[in-house]
Amino acid sequence: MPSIFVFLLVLGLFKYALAEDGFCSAPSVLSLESESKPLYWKAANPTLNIQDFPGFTRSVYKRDYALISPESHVYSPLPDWINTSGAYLISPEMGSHFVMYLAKLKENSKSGLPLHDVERFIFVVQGSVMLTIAPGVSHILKVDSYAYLPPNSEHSIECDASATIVIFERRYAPLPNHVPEPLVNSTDKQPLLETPGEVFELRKLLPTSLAYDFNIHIMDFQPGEFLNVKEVHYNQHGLLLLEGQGIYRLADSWYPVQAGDVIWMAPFVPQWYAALGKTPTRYLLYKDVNRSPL
Ligand code: UGY
Ligand code: MN
Repeated sequence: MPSIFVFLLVLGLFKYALAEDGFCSAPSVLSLESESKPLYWKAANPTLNIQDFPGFTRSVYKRDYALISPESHVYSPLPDWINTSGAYLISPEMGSHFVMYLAKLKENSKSGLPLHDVERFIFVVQGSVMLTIAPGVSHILKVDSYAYLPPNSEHSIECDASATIVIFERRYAPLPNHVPEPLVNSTDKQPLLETPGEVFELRKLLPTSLAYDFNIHIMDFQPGEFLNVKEVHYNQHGLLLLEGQGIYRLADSWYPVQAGDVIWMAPFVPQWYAALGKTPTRYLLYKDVNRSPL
């Protein structure tokens, strides 16, 4: 009898050891939940957390627009960068003439350069980075700071802790006698601009002069405010929702959106936004400007 007792005890300890360190060390969600919550608790308290829905995403990819919500962002090491992973969210495969990607810089990370003749815009979403634009000329960019790097300009972005930046790149469309300059600044230093017929607040992060073939708009909406114009235009957009939530109309569909979402809008896709909820919306928007569509 005592030997059976010892055997059962050893078996129990063996199972415990396996569960702690071995191949079954990941606790099953089911067993954890059933331990902590009464039977059918979830049915009576349905989750609103999208991560809990197997296979569900708000992302959509259509002919002339895409909504790419965070649960479907896929990161992989960025070519030529050190200790940095990136998620390309908009690229020419969709029909855009630019790329938009999120880069997550880790400890001791460093950027690679854009391709030849490609200009780059960076905007810090989390953490801080050091941008060097010439020997001995460096800037610390914190959240809400940004920089524009003209095509073929040597520069490096370095981080010693962690940072997330959103990056736009496009092959520069030159115009005779116009040369874009490098630029470092922050959103809060940009003046509010007139928006005739609209209620949202608008800041432009780049100069409006002809040297620049795109601009980045920062648009602020109070809850309940919406675009007056149901826009249809030749320009392309890459959008990152920085704060808040609302409904985005894209072509014939209306999508609930929130901070972290990215939207690709092809030329001429009908677009409209209404800010909802209790907090204001801020979004950042790429828009090609100053060049003839021909
Ligand atoms: O300037 C714009 O085209 C901007 N108002 N579009 C947008 O917010 N979807
Ligand atoms: Mn627009």
